[in-house]
Order: sequence, then structure tokens, then C-alpha cells
Amino acid sequence: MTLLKVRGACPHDCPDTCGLITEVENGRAVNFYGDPDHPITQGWLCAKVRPYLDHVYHPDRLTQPLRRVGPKGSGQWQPITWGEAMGEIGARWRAIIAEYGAAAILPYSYSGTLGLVQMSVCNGRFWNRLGASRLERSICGAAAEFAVEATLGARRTPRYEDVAHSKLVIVWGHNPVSTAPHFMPHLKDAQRSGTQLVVIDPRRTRTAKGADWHIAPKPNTDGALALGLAHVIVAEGLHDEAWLAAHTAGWPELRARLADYPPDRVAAITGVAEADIVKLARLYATTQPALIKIADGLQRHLNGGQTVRAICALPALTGQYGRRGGGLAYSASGYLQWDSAALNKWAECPPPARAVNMNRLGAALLGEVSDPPIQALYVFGSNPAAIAPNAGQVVAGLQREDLFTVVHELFMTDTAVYADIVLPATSQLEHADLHKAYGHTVLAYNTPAIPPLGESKSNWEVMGLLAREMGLTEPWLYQRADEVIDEVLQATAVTNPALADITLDRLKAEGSIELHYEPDVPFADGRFPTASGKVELYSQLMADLGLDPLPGYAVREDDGGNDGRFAPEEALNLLTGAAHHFVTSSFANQPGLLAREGEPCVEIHPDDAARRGIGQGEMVVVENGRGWCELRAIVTDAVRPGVLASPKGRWGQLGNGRNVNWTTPDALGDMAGQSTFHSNRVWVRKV
Ligand SMILES: Nc1nc2c(c(=O)[nH]1)N[C@H]1C(S)=C(S)[C@@H](COP(=O)(O)OP(=O)(O)OC[C@H]3O[C@@H](n4cnc5c(=O)[nH]c(N)nc54)[C@H](O)[C@@H]3O)O[C@H]1N2
Ligand SMILES: Nc1nc2c(c(=O)[nH]1)N[C@H]1C(S)=C(S)[C@@H](COP(=O)(O)OP(=O)(O)OC[C@H]3O[C@@H](n4cnc5c(=O)[nH]c(N)nc54)[C@H](O)[C@@H]3O)O[C@H]1N2
Ligand code: SF4
Ligand SMILES: [Mo]
Repeated sequence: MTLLKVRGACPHDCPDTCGLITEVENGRAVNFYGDPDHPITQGWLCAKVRPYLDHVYHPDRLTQPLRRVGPKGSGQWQPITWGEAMGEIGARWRAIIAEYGAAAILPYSYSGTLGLVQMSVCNGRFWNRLGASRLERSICGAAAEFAVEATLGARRTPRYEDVAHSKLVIVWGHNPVSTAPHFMPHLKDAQRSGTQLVVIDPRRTRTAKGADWHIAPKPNTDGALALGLAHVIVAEGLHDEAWLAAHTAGWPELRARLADYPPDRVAAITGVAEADIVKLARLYATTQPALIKIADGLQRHLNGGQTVRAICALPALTGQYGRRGGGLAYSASGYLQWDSAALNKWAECPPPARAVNMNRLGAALLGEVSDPPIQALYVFGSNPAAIAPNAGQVVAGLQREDLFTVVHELFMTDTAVYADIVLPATSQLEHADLHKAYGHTVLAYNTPAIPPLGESKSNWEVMGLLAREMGLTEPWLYQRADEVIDEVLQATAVTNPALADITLDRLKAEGSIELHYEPDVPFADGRFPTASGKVELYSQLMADLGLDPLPGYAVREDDGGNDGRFAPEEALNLLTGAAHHFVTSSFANQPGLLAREGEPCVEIHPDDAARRGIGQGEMVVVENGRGWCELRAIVTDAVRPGVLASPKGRWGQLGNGRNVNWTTPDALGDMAGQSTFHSNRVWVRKV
């Protein structure tokens, strides 16, 4: 019997983009592990993906197209052929286009896979050619991306291993033990050699438990905290005037702004003791190289963009950008951006239709978007009924009788339940793709290891079927996955030397290849690709958009959708960050991982629990004007008073029909249409 070893890449929403090995016997995957030759993975996988074959061969995998036969959401289905499914979709879409225009069709997708072919190209080409509504993909890190690019010019991040050179690391509103696991061995090694670790998070996370110092501010006040640190650093003359003069624009203006953030005021805003603010400022300014590491959870707030702007100012103040072991670790996405013309083919498409912000899906379906109204929804690689904010509105929208919904999925998710047509999707072991990472710079090819399960098809294959059904003829709608990769690689290489000598053939042969870029340490050449060529502490771009051009802090608070039923002074702030054993809602239907994660729960501080008569392990209702859900209370001082924490990603259908997103706000943040999940006021009571 022959055992095949097939090299792949993890497609999930995680900065590590691990290298995978699947061992295949007679067309069946029999063994699965981390690629020992991949420079980041180094042979080990996270808790979520280690049991991947349980995901791939889950008995609940969808294996054939289904048509709804009962009322929406009733779970009554009839198997149909792909031909019947396409015929029905085509007939409905043609009727909708004739009456309302193609913009009445909304594709909704996000991060089920991060692949070039199965995500990026599938988000663009077919829908652009059809003239469908565009989706503003701002659910995750839009504000931080915008803030970092406006301030530094590009998203570049130090290598994980360079943390060995850091004397101090501040992990700020980020939980890498769960969300960037392959950074952790490097950090732990550094800690063993004396690196100090500070974690700033309202919750004592798994990462905070390993820190020398855990600081727990009130949520959404970190912008003020950063400016308070800056205030102290400058007041004590610990800033690097020469570096600021050489490499920043707007230092005098920022300096004037800092007068507004003395530590006593910042202590009142943030709930962090004045002495701690002073101590952290001194520690940061005198322990160098000093690295600040952030991700996107921190900025899923009404002030998210400005929080990141303020944090970006700190390494400039202390001259830490460009130093090995110093600076800001956020995202590697700026090293390689796929050529947009090759991805999207705009030149051969009708003018772009209007964009719909994905954070407003419920409202959009219920009439906020008109002219034309959304009459058809096509969901792939996402599970909006479980992961989008204000889920009650999303579900109400999905229940609209006149909405024609198609969901392309591996599983009958909370979203797929409301579809008119469900199409079965392949898993990563069943399709080809190319993956760049957002935490590092290793590019990896995913070779399909096994044939598609049942009649499942990849996203890109289905795009081709839809294109044929809609009578579209452009050859770029019908390429094979490898042809797409080859074309985009070559088009991107014309302007980006990071891809020099990296070809599809090499990627297929070697599996993973490191990009070429200089300098090795971000911004070590002192060049920032902003308009001024400097770190833009003052941003004309922000001013032109009507935003505060300087980093700042504004009092912006969620009202919890309070319709008068709740006492404002009793509100708590619910944080719903990453679960350790799921990737948002992916894997949250896998029995082994569900058992390890435990039942849906909410952490509450003992003082807050006592005031409400809530005992350890009791069921509570978490509610506000938007909705409610039931969770088991864990009474613990791991959360600060006033704060609740309950991980994201639960499937309503596996519990009592709801999850935390029935309470989360669909208000937009201060920049880039950002989601604001964590600016969520709720009230809690015993069931
Ligand atoms: N295991 C696992 N890994 C994942 C994911 C997952 O669901 N599970 N999701 C993936 C995705 S989609 C993303 S975007 C990344 C996100 O990666 P992270 O940003 O690391 O993850 P989050 O848990 O969303 O947020 C990090 C922390 O921010 C804290 N936080 C919230 N509000 C504030 C605040 O106002 N101030 C401060 N200081 N801290 C705050 C939360 O308590 C949380 O611990 O992770 C990816 N990796
Ligand atoms: N309360 C709360 N909610 C949040 C967040 C939060 O912090 N708090 N974080 C938000 C963030 S940062 C993000 S990124 C989003 C993530 O939200 P989503 O992008 O919706 O991610 P998942 O929940 O992982 O759902 C992905 C779905 O895609 C399917 N899928 C996987 N691969 C494929 C494929 O190849 N083809 C097709 N057709 N389907 C596939 C999976 O089965 C899964 O059901 O969630 C957001 N939701
Ligand atoms: S989820 Fe992240 S850590 Fe886990 S295997 Fe995938 S890339 Fe690696
Ligand atoms: Mo995300």
C-alpha cells in the first residue's frame, strides 16, 4: 500500500499560516501534522488544527446541493443535482437583475479560507463582472490597517524570532497564546533570557498569565493610556528628540496635544492607577529595544482607529522604529499585496456597484440599503448569523421571504439553515491554493491531498459554474486554480521584488518559500512610505477625511441599544474575543474541541456577581436593547470590575439558538467602517 505525503498550508484566519503534511492512503487522509520543514510551523500545530481530520471527515459535512422545501429555517431539505441548483440560482438571479439590476445581489464572504484563489479571487472577479454589490470587508481589522498605513505608510512587522532582541515586550490588547501560537516559543525563550513582558488587557488572558506585569484598563480607553504614557515620557525628557526631528511629521502638534493627557486625568479615564501609568512610561522609555505587539481585537471598538494611532506614536517618541527588537509588531500584509488588476479584472467589468458594509448586514437586509434593495445574498467562507454583530437583525433579515439566499458551506451552519439553496464546499485538503501570511513572510502552496468529499466543490469551481449559468464568457472566469495563481504571481512580480524568482513551479515543488524584502527590520532604512516619507504623527490624510489628524481619545460609548428598560449605571462591558479552541465559528461544531472549550460561559468579577446575586456556575441572561443570550457564569477576578468576557464563535443551533452576537453592536467605529464588537454594553441577571 502506498502512503502519499502531501504538503499544504493552513487556510484559517490566523497570522501563522502553518505548513501542513497530510498522509494519504488510497485517497483517504490517514495522518496529519505540522510540516517540520516550514520555518514558522517547525513541525507543530495549534490545538484547533491538530485534529483536522475530524474536521475534514466530520459526519456532518455537506456532500450534495440542497433545496429548501419547508419554511425558511425549518431545516427541511431536498437533495438536488448541481445542474438543478445552478438552474434555479440562474433563474432567480436573472429575474432579480431584470427587475432591480445586478446590485440587488450581495456576495457575503470573509475568512473561512484566506487563500489567494478560494478567497481573494473569489471575492472579486465573478461578482465584479456580474455588477453585483460590493462588500466592505471591515469586520476584523479595518481601522487598525488604516491607522497603521496612515501613520507608517505600510504594514510591516518584525520577524517572530527577532523578539530575542527585545528587552521589553508590551503585548497590547492581543492574546497570542490563542491567536498567534507560533510567536509564543520565541517570546518564552526571550523571557527566559530576561526580556520583560507586560500585557495590557481588561481580562487576564492566557497570555497575561505568563506576563511579568498585567495591566487591566477599562475597555476602549487605550488611546488615552498611550497618550498618558507619551505625556510622562516627554515630561521626564525620556523621548528621543533627534529621532523625532529626523523621522516624524507633526511632532510639535502632537507635543501640544499631550498636554491634555496628564497621568491623573488618564488614570480617571482608564481606571489604571496613576503610579502605574508613570511606572510603565518609564519602563517603556528606558528598557530598549522595546517592542509593542498588537493585533485586531484591541481595535474592535468605537475608538479603535485612534487607539492604534496613539499606540503607533510611542515607538516614534522613543526612536524604536527600525531597531531590531523594537518598534511595532502588527501585520506583515504590506510586504505582498496581490496585483489588483489581475485579481479583480476591473478593466473588463462594468463600473463598480455600491458597497455594503458587512457590519451592517442585518440593517442592510432589513431596508437600510435600498435603490436597489438586496434581493439575493450569496454567502461563502463566512457564517454571518453567528459571527456578524447584532445577530438578531441578521437572522430577521435572513428570514425575509422575498430574499433569495444561497450558502456555499462545509456544514449546515447557523447561516446555512436560512438558505434557499445550500451548496457543499471542499475543505483545504480537497482544493489547491496559495497562501501568504499576515504574521510572517513565508508564502505557501496548498496541494490538494484528497478528492472532494461527495459532490463538494471549491469556491473557485462554483464561481465558474455561476459564470457559465449567467452566460459570461471571459476566459479569466474559467481558469484552473493553478492558472489563476500563475497569472497573479506574475502580474504581482512585475512591481514587487518580494516575488523575484518565486514561481508557481518552485512553490509546488518546495511547498513554502520566504519572500525577499529589505530592510530585514521594518523601517531600518528610515524610510516610511507615507506622503511625507516620515512617521505621520499629524496626518493630513486623516484631516482630509474629516478625522482628527492627531492621535487622540474621544468619549464614545455604546448605549446598549437601551430602550429605557435598563439602568445605565448597571451596565457592564462585554468583551467577546477569540476562543482558544475555535477560529471564530470554525471548529465550534467539532465534539472533541467543544469538549475542551467547555460550555458557553461568561466571566464576571466577584463584585459584579455579588451585586446581582449571581453565584459560581449559575446560568445568567446577558442582555441589552439589541438582544440577549444565556450563558453560564464563571465568577472570577480574571476580568476587571465592570467587564464581562465570553469567547466568540458559538453556534446558536448547538445551544439555545443564540450566542453573544445577539447583543453586540452594529455601530461603526471611528475609521474605515470598523466593527465595534467589544464596545458592547450589556446587563446581566440570573436566569
Ligand atoms: N484560537 C483562535 N485564534 C484566532 C481566532 C479565534 O477565533 N480563535 N480568530 C482569528 C481572528 S479572526 C483574529 S482577527 C485574530 C485576533 O487576534 P487577537 O486580537 O489576539 O484576539 P482577540 O481575542 O480578538 O482580542 C485580543 C484581546 O483584546 C482584548 N481587548 C478587547 N478590548 C480591549 C481594549 O479596549 N483594550 C485592551 N487593552 N484590550 C482589549 C480582549 O480581552 C482580548 O483578550 O485572531 C485570529 N486567531
Ligand atoms: N462577538 C464577536 N464576533 C466576531 C468577532 C469578535 O471579536 N467578537 N470577530 C470578528 C472577526 S475578527 C472575524 S475575522 C469574523 C470571522 O467570521 P467568519 O469569516 O464568518 O469566520 P468563521 O466563523 O470561521 O466562518 C467561516 C465559515 O466558512 C466556512 N468555510 C471554510 N472554508 C471554506 C471554503 O473553502 N469554502 C466555503 N464556501 N466555505 C468555507 C466554514 O465552514 C465556516 O462556517 O468574525 C467576527 N465576529
Ligand atoms: S490556526 Fe494558526 S496556528 Fe493553527 S495550524 Fe492554522 S496557522 Fe497554524
Ligand atoms: Mo478577524
